[in-house]
Amino acid sequence: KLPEPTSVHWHGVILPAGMDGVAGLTQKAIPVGKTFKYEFTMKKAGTFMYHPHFDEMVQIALGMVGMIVVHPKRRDARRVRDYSMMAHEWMIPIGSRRPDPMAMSDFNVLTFNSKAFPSTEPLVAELGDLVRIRLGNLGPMDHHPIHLHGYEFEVVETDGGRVPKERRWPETTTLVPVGAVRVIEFVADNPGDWAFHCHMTHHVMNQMGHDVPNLIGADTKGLDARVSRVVPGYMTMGSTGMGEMHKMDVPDNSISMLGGEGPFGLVDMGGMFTILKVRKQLTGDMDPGWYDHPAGTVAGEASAADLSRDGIKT
Ligand SMILES: [Cu+2]
Repeated sequence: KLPEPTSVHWHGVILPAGMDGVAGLTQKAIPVGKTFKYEFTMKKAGTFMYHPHFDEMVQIALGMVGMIVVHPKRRDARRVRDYSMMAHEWMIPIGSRRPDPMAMSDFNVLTFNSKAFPSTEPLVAELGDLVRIRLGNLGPMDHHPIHLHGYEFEVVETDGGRVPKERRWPETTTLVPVGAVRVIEFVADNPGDWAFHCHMTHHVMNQMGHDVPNLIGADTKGLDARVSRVVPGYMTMGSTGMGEMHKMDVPDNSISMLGGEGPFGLVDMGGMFTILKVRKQLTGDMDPGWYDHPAGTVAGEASAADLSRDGIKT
């Protein structure tokens, strides 16, 4: 159905050179309307990816990528929550439906498995489960430092194979470069709702223009009324920060720049953000809802007694 030639490269898979899928180098490009056959043996278990190697710039920008998981014949001895997540970035002009493949740096929709928060699926686990998250990045241009709250984890595997135990180290953030797989593992031993997200601040935002003048700290009183005379409905943004921008109206087929509702108000992030939900007991793989915190374990306003005890004057 594609209106131009393509090919499929099997990223990380060791195979005969003629099956490697690089148009012009190892095969003819697959012409429009034709079907090509790839045949090779998956010789080892692991996490791999696939993408075109013809007009990569356009075809990858439009999302022609995926992950391949080869499981070992021997099953895991314990229960494993095994998740696969592909990071991607898109330039989708506000109100439009088609990503712009010309974008090189100004991506405005950042996704896990093609969903931006709050549409991303939560990851669930029961206490004692081994959690395995296979992170792949075949986005066009950006590497993503993926950060997990509440846990330390180890990178146990890349698309090149297993990392030997003695060469792993504890992490809370792992960089997933373009064209790479990082598989992380940890034991779910800390109950709660834990943020799991890219740590690039613009990658946890949804569609916004980035060429906005910096108004933080500026006195913008009266500006709206004056500009409204020439631009009806004008609204000055950002003089105290950007945390309130989720209230802005957005055109059809666009999403709010920020966030979704959480149990304590707005979660003011979007994009590459999801939630790891660890519970003592789950019913199936369903979203268990919000975490029920034990009494006295949630941050709240300090009392006058707390402040005076610590010598803080307000
Ligand atoms: Cu990122």
